[in-house]
Amino acid sequence: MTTPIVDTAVSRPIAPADPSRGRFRPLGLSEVRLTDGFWAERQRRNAAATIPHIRARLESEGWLGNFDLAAAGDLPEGRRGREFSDSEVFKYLEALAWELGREPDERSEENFRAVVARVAAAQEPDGYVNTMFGRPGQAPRWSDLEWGHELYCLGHLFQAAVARHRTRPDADDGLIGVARRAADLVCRTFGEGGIERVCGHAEIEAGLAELGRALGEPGYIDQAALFVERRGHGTLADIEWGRVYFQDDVPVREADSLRGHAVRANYLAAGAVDVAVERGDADLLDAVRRQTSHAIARRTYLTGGQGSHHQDEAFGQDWELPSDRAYSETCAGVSSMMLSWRLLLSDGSPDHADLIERTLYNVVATAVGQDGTSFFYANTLHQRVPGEPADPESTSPRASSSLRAPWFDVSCCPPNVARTFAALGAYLATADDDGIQVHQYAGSEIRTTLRPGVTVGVRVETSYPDAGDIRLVITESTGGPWSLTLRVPAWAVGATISDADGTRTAEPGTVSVRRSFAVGEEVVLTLPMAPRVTHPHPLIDAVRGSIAVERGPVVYALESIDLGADVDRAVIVGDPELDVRGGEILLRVGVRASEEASWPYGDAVDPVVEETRVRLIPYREWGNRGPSTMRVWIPR
Ligand code: FUB
Ligand code: ZN
Repeated sequence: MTTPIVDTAVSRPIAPADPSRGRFRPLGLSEVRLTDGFWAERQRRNAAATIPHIRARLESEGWLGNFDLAAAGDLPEGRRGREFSDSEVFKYLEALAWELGREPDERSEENFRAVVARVAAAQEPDGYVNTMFGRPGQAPRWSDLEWGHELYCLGHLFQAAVARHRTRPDADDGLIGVARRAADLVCRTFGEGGIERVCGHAEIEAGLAELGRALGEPGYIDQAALFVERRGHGTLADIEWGRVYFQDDVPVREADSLRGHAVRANYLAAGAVDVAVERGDADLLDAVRRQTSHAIARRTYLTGGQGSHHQDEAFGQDWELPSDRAYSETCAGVSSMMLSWRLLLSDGSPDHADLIERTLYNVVATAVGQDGTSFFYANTLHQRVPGEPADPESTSPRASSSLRAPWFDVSCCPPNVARTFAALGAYLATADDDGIQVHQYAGSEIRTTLRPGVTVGVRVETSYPDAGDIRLVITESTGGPWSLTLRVPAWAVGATISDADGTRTAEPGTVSVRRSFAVGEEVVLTLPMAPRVTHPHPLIDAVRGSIAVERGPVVYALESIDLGADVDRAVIVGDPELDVRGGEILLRVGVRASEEASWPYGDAVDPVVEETRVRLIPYREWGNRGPSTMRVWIPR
């Protein structure tokens, strides 16, 4: 059974973020349903394979069992997993809650309740819930804010509770109560006059703010604001990578760029947007916008990936974007989407949706294998050495192989992707009093009430990104004129829009049609989908003189399996030439002879090359055909 598309005249959106003000309001899972095509297929795979796989691994790794040990009073003996393993259980609950909201299912519902019961049994009478700290034989509560992740884990608990509250407000499973008691404890412990410090990993900020919105508890938003304001004042100890690692080097209002650990930076910025929006704090919002724009302009990979340091999983300096050391953690992609979405809701700029699209197709979709049960943790743009297939039963170090792995010692990424896919419908479209705005194109149905008496519905028919036609069929339109606004991506120069008035050019940005639509009326947006050659900014040293190929929002890659040689031998001779044959993109490349040299520097060498036309594949598909080398940027 599928959740019906309901009348939302009075209800709040069933969505991960529901700000009380902003340029647009999100349309949630009861208003937008993915029906077919690329993302619907990914969502089905997520439900059928990824979420059950995560559940099985949480059990076999003992990360769920930690809660049972806690409830039985048996900890710390036998506790398994890293200090933040509780958070993966909470992200799993969040994923399952969204999934149950999208597609109710009795067995999954039982599963959900069973896991909640195990978590609830581990909660202490005063609300504390964490399996790593606080019991005899464990470090005291809140004694290791730099690395302990207690507040980070609670942030994920709160997001799971919000997902459940919004999808099943009548559920009596107890999760909301667990979250409420834990949030009250956080406010008592870290409020004014309490421990005036922050968590080494931001996340509590966005979690508390959303729980406050969902439950109507302004105190939780106030506490989130305290955490945001406290950061940057050096309340955490200095560490080998400096306080910048956890953004405790400069106050949020004063920083110039997202920096330090990429996931931490994005979660913090997302929480800061939530706080700024709820309090009408334009200065804070501007500060986050400034930092985000800077990081996008100078510290983000072509794929939308962020983080170019392996050792501290951090942003590099401006222009420091080496392909072969791209960390581009999957969670950094997810958290960047969360930030972009909040900014989009606040200011309506289509640029945020452009980045979300780029990141979705090229980081989040890349992270999950075709089986739905193997994952990339890091998303390199250049693989020099073919990897080793992971044993399906194994647990891999986080970024060790070029092949996707079923699980990691640090397995933050798989459940992060799962919760994103399960809630994906809530990232497609928004509304205001005047109409709806479609930001991402996917086979879907949208229906909402704009204002009393004005209910509108649209069916989106498309095979995008394979093809560039997006047909929007009006399925409901009562109460007079309204606007249908469509995003035209920045790359889509030459896009057109067609409706009853004819065809006209649609400039990058947004295009709107406003009228009293008739049911059955169609609007067609046509995006140009010819492949294009992309050049890097000249200051990105690592790829200077190289080119990449994109088609629509999709970044392409050269894989050794198609070249029949190691990709490091590929070079573009003369001007890049692309052909499209039978839907495949072919690039003319030269393949260098393998040149032996005892010293690799000296006079310029004219490479001996043999020219060939080679198929490029969507970057997200690489690594699906066994061990290979791969590169996105190809030198000229
Ligand atoms: O520290 C928790 C998570 O583990 C981070 O978000 C990831 O980057 C990984 O280090
Ligand atoms: Zn991760």
